[in-house]
This record gives sequence, C-alpha cells and structure tokens, in this order.
Amino acid sequence: MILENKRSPFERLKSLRECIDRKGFARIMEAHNGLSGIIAETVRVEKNGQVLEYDGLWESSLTDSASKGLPDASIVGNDSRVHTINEILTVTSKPLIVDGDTGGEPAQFEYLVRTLERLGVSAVIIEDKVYPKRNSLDAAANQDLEDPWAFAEKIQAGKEVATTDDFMIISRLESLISGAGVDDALSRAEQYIQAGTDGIMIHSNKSDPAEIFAFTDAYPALCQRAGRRPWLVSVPTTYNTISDDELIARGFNIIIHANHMLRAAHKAMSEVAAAILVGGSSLAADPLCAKVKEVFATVGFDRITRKDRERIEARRLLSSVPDQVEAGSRTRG
Ligand code: SPV
Ligand code: MG
Repeated sequence: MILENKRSPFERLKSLRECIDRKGFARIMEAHNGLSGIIAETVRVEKNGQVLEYDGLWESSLTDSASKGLPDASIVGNDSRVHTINEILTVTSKPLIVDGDTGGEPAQFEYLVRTLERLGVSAVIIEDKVYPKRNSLDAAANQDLEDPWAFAEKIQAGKEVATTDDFMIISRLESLISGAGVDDALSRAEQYIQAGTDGIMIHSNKSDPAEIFAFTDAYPALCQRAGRRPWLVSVPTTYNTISDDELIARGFNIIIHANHMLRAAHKAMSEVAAAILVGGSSLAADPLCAKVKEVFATVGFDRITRKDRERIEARRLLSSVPDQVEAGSRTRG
C-alpha cells in the first residue's frame, strides 16, 4: 500500500492544484506523524452511495508540537518540523499542506520554501503574527500582529525563490484572532494579494462564524479589484456547527480539520491508560485498542513478511534446480 504508490515528489506537489482545479475544493485532515498520516490518507466511508475520503493532509504546528509533549509557541524549530514532514511524506501520497507558523524572517522563509518544494509539499501557510507566535486558539494569549508591509515582503520573498508555479504560498490573516476586526483582515488580504499570495486563510477562534462570513461576503469584490482570486482557506475548529458543504458554498476552496487526529489519540490514550490501572490487567482495555494485527497491516509489516516468504521460496526453488539437473543426468547415464 505504502511502497506500491509511485507518485514522484513533483507529481505530488502539483496534485493539490489539480484537485482544486477539478473539484473546486479540497478537504484536508491533520497528521502529526507517519501513522496518523496513513490513517488520514486511507480512511474511506460510504455515505449516500458515495465513497468519501480526504483530499490531502495538514502538518500542524499545534499537533506536531503536542505529539512531542511541547506547547505550540515557536518552540519546535524548522529542522524538527521538516523531520516530521519527511516522516509523513515517506508513507503517504496525497497533497501535504504545511503550517509554516510566521515563516520567521524573510531569509529563513526563503530556505523553508525551497526545502518544502523540493520534498514535494504542495503549499505552506504562514500567519501574519509577530515571532515568537502563540497558538491562535487561546484567546487569552498574546496575539500581536506583524506589520502588513513586512509580511507582504515575506510573501514576495517566498514567491521569488520558489522554482515552480505549483508550489503555493498562502497568507493566514490573524486579524480576527487579535481582535483587529474584519476591515483590518480585508485590507491585509488586499495587500497580500498584491504581493503575490496564492491563497488567503481567514482564521477565527470564535464559535460564532459571523466575522468569517462577513469576510467571505466581501471577498469577491476585493478579488475583482485585485484582478485575481486566490484560494480561500478555512480552519473551522471553533465554528464547526457549519458543515464543510456550507463553507464550500460560501467560497472556501480548502477546509482544514487541523488537530483532530492528535486530539483523538490524546483522548484514547488517556482512557486506555486509566482502564488498565482500574482493571488490574490490560484485558479491559482491549476493546478500546486497535489489534496488533491492524497496526501491522496499517504500517506495512504484512508486506515485509509476505516479501520474506516470497524470497525464501524463490531461494528454495533456485537451490533445488542443480539437484534436479544432476539427478536427471544420473538417470539418463
Ligand atoms: C495548527 O494546527 O497548528 C494551526 C491552526 O495553526 S490553529 O491551531 O487553529 O491555530
Ligand atoms: Mg499552527
């Protein structure tokens, strides 16, 4: 399943654009390591006679940090993030969108763009906050905005060093997170579009989507003025009473479910660890756990044992050939 897929990094990179050109949108699921990447990529469900699956993966700063036991506060550096990205890319084949945090200063961002593009990542999203940033879902945290001119320069720097038009640089607006409001977000969006951004992510940590919808309502006119319409990106963690279908109808092209694999693992691990303590053995936890065989199948262990058997059988057949030839010549003689 994993090694059988022969999509090259360059084909993979292009596949996000191809998906959005074809369908108009992409539904993306978070991954924070190889295993969560495989599960997010391969999950299939049938609904109303249609088979549903995700179109790609999101490498999140929140969940990459949390899976290392660290807070999402510019603590995990790019080398470590690239290590996780490589882990996911090795065992998956769908488009990967990387959360680039603030992108650092322009020179750091330029090298990040080159690295991600070479690996076959389809897009990087950077946010217009000041380094070191704090996760956006904590409304009480310091959420200082970057100067929009400085951020626009960073976008431009990234676009200049990208070697293909298919690698996307997406600007994430944090105006609603910092309390600066919809007008500030719209004015920044216009500036970032002029700087060459390939997409706009409008982020919010409110459960009420009113501000998000005020932004999407104003987006078409803004794009008309700018002469082009970059993709619109939503991360609806807090306003998830709104369905993906409705977000698409309101103009979103990319919908990212940004942390759900990690949160699911957190809950399941806590429940299992407690169940074994209470039960006095792991028997009570069995129904809460995947079977070891299921884990083997997911990560390709079954393929290794099958290949081992095939090689042993091939060697056995080969080693028996001279005996048969010899035995034949003895009979004839
Ligand atoms: C992440 O997943 O790391 C994000 C999205 O940046 S959020 O946590 O909502 O800020
Ligand atoms: Mg993040």
